[in-house]
Amino acid sequence: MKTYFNNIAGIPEIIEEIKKVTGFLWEKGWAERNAGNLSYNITDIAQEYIEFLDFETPVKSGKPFPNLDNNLLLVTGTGTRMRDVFKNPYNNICILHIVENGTAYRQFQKPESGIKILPTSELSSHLAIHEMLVANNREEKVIIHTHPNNLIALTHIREFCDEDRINNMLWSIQPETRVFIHEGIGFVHYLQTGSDDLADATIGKLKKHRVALWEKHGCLAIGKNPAEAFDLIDIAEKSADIFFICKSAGYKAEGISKKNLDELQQAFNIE
Ligand code: 2HA
Ligand code: ZN
Repeated sequence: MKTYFNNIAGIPEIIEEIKKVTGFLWEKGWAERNAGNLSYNITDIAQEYIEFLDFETPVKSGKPFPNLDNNLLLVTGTGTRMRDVFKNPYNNICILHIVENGTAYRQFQKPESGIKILPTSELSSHLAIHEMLVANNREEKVIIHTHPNNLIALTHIREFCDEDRINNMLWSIQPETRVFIHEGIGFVHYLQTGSDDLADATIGKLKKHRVALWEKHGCLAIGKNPAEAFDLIDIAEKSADIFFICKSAGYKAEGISKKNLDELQQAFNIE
């Protein structure tokens, strides 16, 4: 029995979630040209349908990702614009089935669209992060990479290229950041975009953090769903925004006092 991907129970809702969040990324101004990418591990909801879907011949993935064997991932296409993913998610997203013990992937054929899209240029880092998430039984299924202006601007200031300093500043700007990003963001010093070094450094940070900030480049966050990953970046970006608003007005943000932050920590049971 042939199955159409969109008919799989739960898929239309997932596509809708992706649509909403990619629209936000564009509206926020964090997604110039083809900036950013998104992936979603949909194995839990779609695995039983894999045998009914038509896939192309497998392509080797470079490195092995054994924990991803037989997983199904949605990834944005290379060169695709977030505003286009928002407008037409189905034509801008690749559906990948990881096969051959995690050493290859095969792409779902979408004959009805007639468009061939290749996966994001950051595919190897997305696969490596999903591999780490599955290996550690983590709940996060979604990875979002985007270019939030104020957070990137902070990484052009030497003083803030330091994990403790940038977190203490971001936490001090608004209670939400302290409460919802209680573990802080992971700071990754400048590394070449798309490189294995950047992927490895990011994975190192994601063991303890859900947001990684890449110096002079952008942000990457993980979440149980697209909204959760988006919210984390949005909260951190808001702190950075307020910091710069004070600065532009000629003031230095006073920040919430250490005493008030300690009280917040106790009230919300933050470790
Ligand atoms: O996907 O943002 O870092 C385009 C990028 C690469
Ligand atoms: Zn980027």
